[in-house]
Amino acid sequence: MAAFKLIVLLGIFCCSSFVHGQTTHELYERMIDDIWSSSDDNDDGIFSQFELIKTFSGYDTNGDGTITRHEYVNHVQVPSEHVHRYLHALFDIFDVNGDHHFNHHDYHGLYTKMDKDCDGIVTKADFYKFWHEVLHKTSHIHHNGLYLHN
Ligand SMILES: [Ca+2]
Ligand SMILES: [Ca+2]
Ligand SMILES: [Ca+2]
Repeated sequence: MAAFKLIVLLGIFCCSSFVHGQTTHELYERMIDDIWSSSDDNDDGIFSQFELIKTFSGYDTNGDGTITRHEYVNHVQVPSEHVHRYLHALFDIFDVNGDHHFNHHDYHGLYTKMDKDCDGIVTKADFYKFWHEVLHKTSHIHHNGLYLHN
């Protein structure tokens, strides 16, 4: 009975933040579902290094093999200042060596960051864990998903 009460209390605590009737966790989960479906290109439940490179290549506007901060942030017409700031924060995470260029020097570092259980493969579970951390870390920018929700 005591354990049940504790779960209820934790449940209430976790669900205290809502965006359009969803908990923050549910909202993040849905956002990550979208990212996952566009990232696991061959639908095998693994996000490979090849898929990572492929995902990012779309941002390389001038096709020189490097994605600059400018290319990344300006790839899409951003609807708001919050999204703009969020994209900068994402770029900071992706640009592992911090030289403001995302390229082959960063692929391995980023892949290692995403491989949460350090077994050399980014599974769906690793991917979700990584993105939940990213969204939590940047929550002050997108206000728990409020400004990213459409
Ligand atoms: Ca895959
Ligand atoms: Ca480029
Ligand atoms: Ca792994």
